[in-house]
Amino acid sequence: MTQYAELFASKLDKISLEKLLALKNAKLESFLADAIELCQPAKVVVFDDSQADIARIRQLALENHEEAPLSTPGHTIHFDSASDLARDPKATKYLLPPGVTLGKSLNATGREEGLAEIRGYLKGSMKDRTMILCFLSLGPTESQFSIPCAQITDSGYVAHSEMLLYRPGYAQFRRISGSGDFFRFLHSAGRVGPDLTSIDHDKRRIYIDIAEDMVYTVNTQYAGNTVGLKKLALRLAIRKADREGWLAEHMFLMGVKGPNGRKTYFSGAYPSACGKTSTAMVPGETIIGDDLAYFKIIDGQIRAANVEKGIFGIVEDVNAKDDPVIWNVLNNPGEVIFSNVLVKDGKPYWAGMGVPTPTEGKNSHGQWTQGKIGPNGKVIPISDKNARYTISLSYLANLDEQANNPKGVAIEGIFYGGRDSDTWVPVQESFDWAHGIVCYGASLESESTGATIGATGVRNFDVMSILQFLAIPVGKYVQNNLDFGKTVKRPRIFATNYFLKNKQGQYLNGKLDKSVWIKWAEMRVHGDADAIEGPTGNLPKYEDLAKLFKQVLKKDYTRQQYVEQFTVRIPENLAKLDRIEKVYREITDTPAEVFKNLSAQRQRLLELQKAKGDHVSPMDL
Ligand code: SPV
Ligand code: MN
Repeated sequence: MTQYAELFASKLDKISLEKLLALKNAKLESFLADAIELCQPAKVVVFDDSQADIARIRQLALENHEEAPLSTPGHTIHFDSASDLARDPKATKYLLPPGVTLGKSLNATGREEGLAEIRGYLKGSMKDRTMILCFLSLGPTESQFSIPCAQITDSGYVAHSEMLLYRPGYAQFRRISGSGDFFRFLHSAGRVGPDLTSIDHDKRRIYIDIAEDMVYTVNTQYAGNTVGLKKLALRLAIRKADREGWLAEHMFLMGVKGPNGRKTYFSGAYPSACGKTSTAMVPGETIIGDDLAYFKIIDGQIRAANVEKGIFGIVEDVNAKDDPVIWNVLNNPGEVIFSNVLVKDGKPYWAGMGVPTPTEGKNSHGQWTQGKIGPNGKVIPISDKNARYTISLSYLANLDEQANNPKGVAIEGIFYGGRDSDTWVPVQESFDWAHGIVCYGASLESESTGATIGATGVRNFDVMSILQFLAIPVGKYVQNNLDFGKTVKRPRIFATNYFLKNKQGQYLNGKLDKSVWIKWAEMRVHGDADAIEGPTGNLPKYEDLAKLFKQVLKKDYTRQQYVEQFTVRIPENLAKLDRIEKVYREITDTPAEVFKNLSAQRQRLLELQKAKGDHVSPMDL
């Protein structure tokens, strides 16, 4: 019997009540009771892992008119409000218990004050609505990676997205038999307008209660703010990993094929718009995940698992030529949620899809015609820049066979990919673990691409592409990476830059050249390729790349191309070191090893500059 018997009986039907009580979890019951009293839903439905319940969630998103069917069977469209199309870092805050600090760069507020504010906004937010309670797992189920999660939401779209993106978790709640060690998420769309999108944008809040492993979200529908298990859970997981000695990362996982049937697993961190998903989906290789990975030491190896089982991917520029695998999924029957694309006659359209698109239809700005001006005075594009598709990985032809291995896969190489037009070479390998963590991962930058910004762009620092999600001080996070796997064989570390340009501002690489860099890294891991020692890392030899270009892309690769791409640009690298050192000097808990590695890199660059000038060809190293 539960102490909340009366309350539950007034809101849950018999089946939902049975599902809840079967879990015998006092903390879960009090989470639900508190949410009911706070949000005052008309009724509560509890979902388990059964196919019937998954189908009911799908149905609920349609009945709530949060999704509408498209003409291809299984496809639906979801619109967010035009003011709610992306994550909102300003409205996302950590709730700090007295005496806890996270460093200046993390957005935080006092716990008591923050709770009072957000609970105020959640008060009565679900009147006349159905409250959904569903259970999911971060990481593969029945594994050392799994973290059980309970999501409460008034959005069928949020629950539906989670069913596609995460493994089911009800059975896991049975197994943990009453334990309180799980993450909790409470979301309400808040007040909605006639088109059923959230309207109180000034009251949009995403508050992370680190003391309670719980996240509150209100007055927003965009999945990055509302799908608890995505970037909200990442923050809780980073703290849990810090406590328990493992790593929670914003990384893809992929398998790269080598000679004689060999396969080598890599992870990769790339700030957004730096080629993360397209690397994980490179033709010919296999994908495990495109966004989130947990790393643990298992059986004496560094092993990683995909936190998710689906993709919430950017749809812009997905076309038949560049992304044949995804294109196929998006153009065939099967479960796909499109968000914030253009819909016309039951079909979805987006910018860069490589086929003729209509000049009118419906998008997140309502009825749209080509040339329509938005509230910011600019022309509204056919689809939002952050328009997305949500699919299950199981649809992908290139899904790796180890994708659901409860022990994850042994990681042998890590990529850190930045975006700069003039500094990093397309690929290089670090001298050792600390050099790679500090000079590549902890030095990641992404150059902004906005048309108004000018030729060189503004470079934004983004440590391991995780800065926005860090829930522990930056220095501590870098130290944890430096310390991780001290006693076991560590992966090799590589840096990539797909965006290098020549003086005339032309890209020096084709879109698919990354396939070659990846193959070279795979060979380095196994000692199958030599390298040239440069001041910023080990560089590929021309002969190895020429062979790989021929093999992988059937392209001739000239010495001239090689020299242009792999010339070490010393002033640009020194300027980057200045920027990065400045960032770390302002962080109060920067590990000494960071400064040590940065200054050794500076020393190497200065010595080479003295001997051979500003720009040094790899042939002269
Ligand atoms: C990202 O922006 O890094 C994403 C999408 O993966 S979101 O869910 O918004 O975080
Ligand atoms: Mn991401």
